[in-house]
Amino acid sequence: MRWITQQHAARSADPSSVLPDAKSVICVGMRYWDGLRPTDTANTGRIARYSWGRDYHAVLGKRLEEFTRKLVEEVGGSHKWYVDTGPLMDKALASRAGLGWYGKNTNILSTEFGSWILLGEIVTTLEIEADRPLQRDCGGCRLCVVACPTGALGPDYSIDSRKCISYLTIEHREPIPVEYRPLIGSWVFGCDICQDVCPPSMEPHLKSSRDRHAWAAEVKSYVKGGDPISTPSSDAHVGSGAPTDLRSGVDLVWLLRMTHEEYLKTFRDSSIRRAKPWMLRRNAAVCLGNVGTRMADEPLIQALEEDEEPVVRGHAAWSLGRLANRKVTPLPVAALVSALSKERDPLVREEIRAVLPG
Ligand code: B12
Ligand code: SF4
Ligand code: SF4
Repeated sequence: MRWITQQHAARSADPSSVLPDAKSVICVGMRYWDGLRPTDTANTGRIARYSWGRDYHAVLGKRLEEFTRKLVEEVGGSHKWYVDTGPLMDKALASRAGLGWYGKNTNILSTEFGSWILLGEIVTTLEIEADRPLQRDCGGCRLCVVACPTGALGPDYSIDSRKCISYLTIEHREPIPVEYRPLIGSWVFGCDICQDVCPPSMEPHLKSSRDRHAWAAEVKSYVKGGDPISTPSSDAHVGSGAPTDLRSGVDLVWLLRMTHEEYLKTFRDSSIRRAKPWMLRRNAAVCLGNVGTRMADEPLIQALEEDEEPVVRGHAAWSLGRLANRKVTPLPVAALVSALSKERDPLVREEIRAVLPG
């Protein structure tokens, strides 16, 4: 991410850069667990759990605003609150404050809720006695490192963001490198795998032996490098249109065809707005290639021929090739040749040529 420069990092490590007389930082974590993920349905894209509800920046921001107002009323001082809204290292601060420990999935894990917490802080001129960091780390566990499909995590508590599905689907504003596209599976916005497999994050939420068995099977499948997303062969549950509950994911065909107005209306209060509409259509194309059923080829051909964004047209071509490789549909050679004859964008032409035989 180009915005994380040396200068930005140096500024982020110095709270007085946001409040000159800063003496303390109050760190908060907001739990966002909202039940187990429902079973995947056909032609549906997964949304990372932190985006199931209203945009956390607004939800936590409102609470911190209220907290700050009460601080002024009751004890005075100057304060500034942040929810990933300014130059601060949320995780470094939270781990020093003892809110949780820095895990190998490179998130902060609280003892009570695991890593399913979102972080915020209040930089204040008040002098407050500091809490101590937790004396805890991940020990010998490395489930997240092994389960990460793209190998983004290192055993040394490091991440290569360029390989992370969360980065590729939310932050990356260019074509997704071809080698990562199949590994994205049905993650159309963000990724939770390194948290879904994490024992301290999941164990508090597994209430029955059925939950525990299902979770163990999911972890095993990820660790083996398998794809736990089963693609139902029937076309049931297609065409549900705009999502009403993001826990159940998003109809990928709807997303691929989404208009700008639908984007604004559907994701009005959602952190999904971090991704531009064309990025979501690009991601939908990739996911349809990975998990789509027979009915995915027609909308992909339409996107190849008509989408206004070259990146989406190019990814649609790749996905048609992927559907054919998965033996879901035959390669629509005539449609690809016709699209190639009309296409002017060199990158899209390259994507089409890459899937055409010979
Ligand atoms: C850039 C970014 C990303 C990048 C990079 C992720 C990463 N792990 O750094 C990408 C796009 C990949 C990403 C993905 C996600 N993100 Co993000 N992201 C950020 C953001 C905006 C900046 C992080 C950053 O790079 N800062 C600059 C570096 C220099 O600082 P740093 O990360 O704090 O790291 C330093 C310190 O933590 C320090 N450190 C402190 N203690 C320790 C201990 C050890 C052992 C080590 C080695 C280091 C260490 O070392 C680091 C280097 O100096 C933060 C918000 C923020 N302002 O902090 C959210 C944030 C980290 N993201 C968050 C979330 C929820 C996610 C996702 C789960 C979303 C999703 N489901 O798709 C994924 C998780 C992927 C993953 N495995 O990390 C939350 C994490 C909450 C938590 N419990 O920790 C944050 C804190 C946002 C928030 N306010 O809640 N994210
Ligand atoms: S969010 Fe997904 S891709 Fe990124 S590090 Fe975690 S498991 Fe890997
Ligand atoms: S899966 Fe294991 S190694 Fe990874 S963050 Fe959780 S406890 Fe740490």
